[in-house]
Amino acid sequence: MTKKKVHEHLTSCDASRQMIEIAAQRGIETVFDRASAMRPCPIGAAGVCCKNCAMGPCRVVSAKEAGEPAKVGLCGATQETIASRNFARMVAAGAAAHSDHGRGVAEVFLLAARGEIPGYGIKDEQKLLQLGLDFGLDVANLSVQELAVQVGEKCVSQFGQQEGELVFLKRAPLKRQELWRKHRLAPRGIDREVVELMHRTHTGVDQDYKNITAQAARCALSDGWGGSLIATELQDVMFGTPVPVAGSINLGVLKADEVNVIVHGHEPLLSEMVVVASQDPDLLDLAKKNGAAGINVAGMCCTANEILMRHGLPIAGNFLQQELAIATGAVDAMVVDVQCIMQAVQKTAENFHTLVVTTSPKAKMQGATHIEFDEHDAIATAKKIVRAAVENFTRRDRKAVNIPDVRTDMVAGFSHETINYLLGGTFRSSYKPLNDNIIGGRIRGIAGVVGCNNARTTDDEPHILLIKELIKNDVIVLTTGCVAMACGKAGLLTPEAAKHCGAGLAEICETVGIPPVLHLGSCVDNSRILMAATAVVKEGGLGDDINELPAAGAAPGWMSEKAVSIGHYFVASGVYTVFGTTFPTLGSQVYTDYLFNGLEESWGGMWDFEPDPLKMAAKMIAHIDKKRAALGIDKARERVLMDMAMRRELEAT
Ligand code: SF4
Ligand code: MSK
Repeated sequence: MTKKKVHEHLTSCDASRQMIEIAAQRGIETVFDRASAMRPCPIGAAGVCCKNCAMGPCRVVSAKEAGEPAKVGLCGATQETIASRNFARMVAAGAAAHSDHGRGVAEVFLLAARGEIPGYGIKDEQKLLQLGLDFGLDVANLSVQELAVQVGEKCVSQFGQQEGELVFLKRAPLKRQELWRKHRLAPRGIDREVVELMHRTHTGVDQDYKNITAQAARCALSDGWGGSLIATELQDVMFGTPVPVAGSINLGVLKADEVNVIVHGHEPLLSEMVVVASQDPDLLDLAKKNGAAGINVAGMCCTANEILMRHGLPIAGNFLQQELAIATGAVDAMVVDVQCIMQAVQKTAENFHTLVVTTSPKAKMQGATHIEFDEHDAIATAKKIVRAAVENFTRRDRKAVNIPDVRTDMVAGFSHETINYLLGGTFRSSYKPLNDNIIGGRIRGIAGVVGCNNARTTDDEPHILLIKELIKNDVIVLTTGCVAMACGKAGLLTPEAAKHCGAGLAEICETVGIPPVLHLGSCVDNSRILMAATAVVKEGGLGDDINELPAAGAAPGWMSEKAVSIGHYFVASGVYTVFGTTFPTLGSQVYTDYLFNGLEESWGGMWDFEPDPLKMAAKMIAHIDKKRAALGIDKARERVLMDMAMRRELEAT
């Protein structure tokens, strides 16, 4: 068996395969080794282990096969109550993570607007103005700075708001807003919904799985239409709204002759400053003195998406590549902030000279070097970190360096505003051409494919199989997070990927010059997908609410609690959402049925689970076709297909 074959079941990424082999030769353990050594607990994975009080943990496995009555916990909690509480707590944790990110951005934004911190400014005044209008501010009579201060204060207040509704709910289609109000799903304040969900899932509180699921939706919506949206919008105002930018991805972006600094995590507040610091003439001189040809900043996980979209900087890899990047022996510093950072990176780094630098007071790691990010003097912090990396370069063992020669070109940075311009043109920017092409059938529908990598499946593979099948069937794909990076590695983020598309979508991509898979950013930027879906509804012709669109969502390789929050806010926004790999409620038939079949009637959106990516694509396409039929536009697509067939016939003669 060749080495490629040995690792084929672990990953479909060439660079990762090479590094897994090298790590194995050096006796360095990775997530892939740990995944084969430790199986997941089947009871916990199915969501029916409760440890919410000290009478448990209670494992309420189905006893149907043995003919026994279904077990309950010591307190009498049923399978469905326990499964819903566990599910809801995942939503609470995920929403908290995104929203705390949003809060951090809002606080820095406010300090910057007040002129209290150097280094940050306003790059997108247009978006600031829009935010001012959202909050009902007197934009005509405020200076940019005054407006920024008031917008910053309003955004910060959304977290602690106790009554009323989050302001950005008003951006949703009117029908959706009414539905949220009718079902009491409209979030009052971001923190409040997280706290209430944690309270209601405490032992002995909410025992009704439907009621718990509704509060989980209110909490998740406070993420998608609250915390995440605030993060995205304010980052755009401060650092610029992304426009399409060329970049490259994979471990081959690391440079043998330069200082390599990997920025890993989620918040661009520090990484933006690291980028600035890496261009500092003194630090570049020091790098040269130390024998390096330059300073190479590369990203990992969602920080990578942020710096690629705004600076065109390269991406070293996605979630499951973090240890592998260090195993190249070429990383002088891995700078981390929050979320998706494996504790194992420090142990891997101890095999090399690599400095792991933690920067957030919320996220420290034993053995790592802590250089706390001080937003009052962000540039100074960033310079200190880059200096440490440059100094560490001299400790690099050149003989231990193994950088796989694998990198792929990609295009990223499709904010929903950019999609507007690209499809509609600068002077008549609108979603009309997109809507017309959906109505006319060239584009069958829209899919949002997002989320993580999971070591329980072949790394990157389900994402690529799913997305290729979707675009082959004329479904345009919007992507974020680690799926976006997997697409980049597989060459799906270039206009040339049109060759994988069905005739209708290929024609659009070739005419407009866009890839069939649009990279919209990081995890918090799933809010951009909500905005794009809303813009399509508002453009007209495709129904009055998000659930009427020929659209579907998926997270084929999800792993984080944030993904559950994202999935639930998509469902509560009306989207059919399919998860792969595993689903956290399968131990309760009653609860799973409710999520998969019971929600659609009231919310218009629902969950589903399908581990096979091709079957997942088939389910999403079937849902899209169902929506096309309901809109009465299914015939248009049949005509397009007939046209294509006739065209081929003509070409053959
Ligand atoms: Fe068991 Fe009930 Fe305690 Fe959960 S809350 S651990 S089901 S007794
Ligand atoms: S980084 S949450 S592994 S997408 Fe946003 Fe990737 Fe998932 Fe983290």
